[in-house]
Amino acid sequence: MLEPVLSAEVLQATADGSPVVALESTIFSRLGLPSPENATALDRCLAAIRSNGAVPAITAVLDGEVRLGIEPECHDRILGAARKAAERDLAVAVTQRWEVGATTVSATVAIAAAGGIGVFATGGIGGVHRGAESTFDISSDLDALASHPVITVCAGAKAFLDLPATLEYLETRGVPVLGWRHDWFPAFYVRSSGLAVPHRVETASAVALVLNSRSRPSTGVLLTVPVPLADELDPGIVERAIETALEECRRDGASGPAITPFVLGRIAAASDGRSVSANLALAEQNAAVAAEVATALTS
Ligand code: PSU
Ligand code: MN
Repeated sequence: MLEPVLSAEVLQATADGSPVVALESTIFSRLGLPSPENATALDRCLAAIRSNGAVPAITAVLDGEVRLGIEPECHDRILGAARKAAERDLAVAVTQRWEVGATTVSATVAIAAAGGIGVFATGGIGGVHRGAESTFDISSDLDALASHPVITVCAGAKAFLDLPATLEYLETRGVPVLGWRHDWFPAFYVRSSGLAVPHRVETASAVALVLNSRSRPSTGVLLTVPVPLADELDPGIVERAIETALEECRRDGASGPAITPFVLGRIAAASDGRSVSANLALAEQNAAVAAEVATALTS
């Protein structure tokens, strides 16, 4: 069974029933953001959670252990991680004693649930890739959202995915998708994908109530928060960068887990780095909203 090792602070917080927000580590590793912005992103997310009254719990694999809560002296190991650990990799990472594994959304909801934590903040989730009808590339994030009772706070799915298919898949798997004071499913760098979000919510306590009213013990909730208005990118620039990058992936044979880091790098280049500042702003905002939700869950 998955038995995460809790940091002293997270252990104390869970014992006291204090609010805790889990964070994944892929977004802060070199697979998610360039250096040194990845360190800035981590600092801003940690500060946003603390200033909203919750304790942050970063997940990762370190020295063959699945960790929930990482001490500051180990943050550099997260920032330098170059190997991704999805939920299915966790058992292997422990068995093979991986030195460092950066957890994805799927791994993090599994670890959070195992540690009794009900809220998790990230940037964008994985989902159904464009062309999945022939590649079968559907992120295990979606299965994990349906399999663990955790509220995942995100700015929608990664922009280069097939967003209508991602929403359909979440519907099939019974995951409630909520819009935070917003009517549209966000497209990560852009506030609206043009697809309506199934349900709008106005308060953290309404979000907590949805989790507590679920019909299946295992299902999670997806709370989507649009990128702040001031940081939103031009949808035309994003879409052109995505199309060029996906074409390059096909030509160079990049596939599977390699696609995400590759396309994110190309979007950053095409937007003169504005995609990176948008990513930081949305991740920080998600962390702040997640802390509010964590507080509502524990009160
Ligand atoms: N979205 C981003 N940056 C990322 C990811 C998502 O903007 O780095 C990461 C998350 O950790 C997510 C993972 O869980 O990519 C999904 O990868 P895949 O498509 O290989 O399942
Ligand atoms: Mn995949």
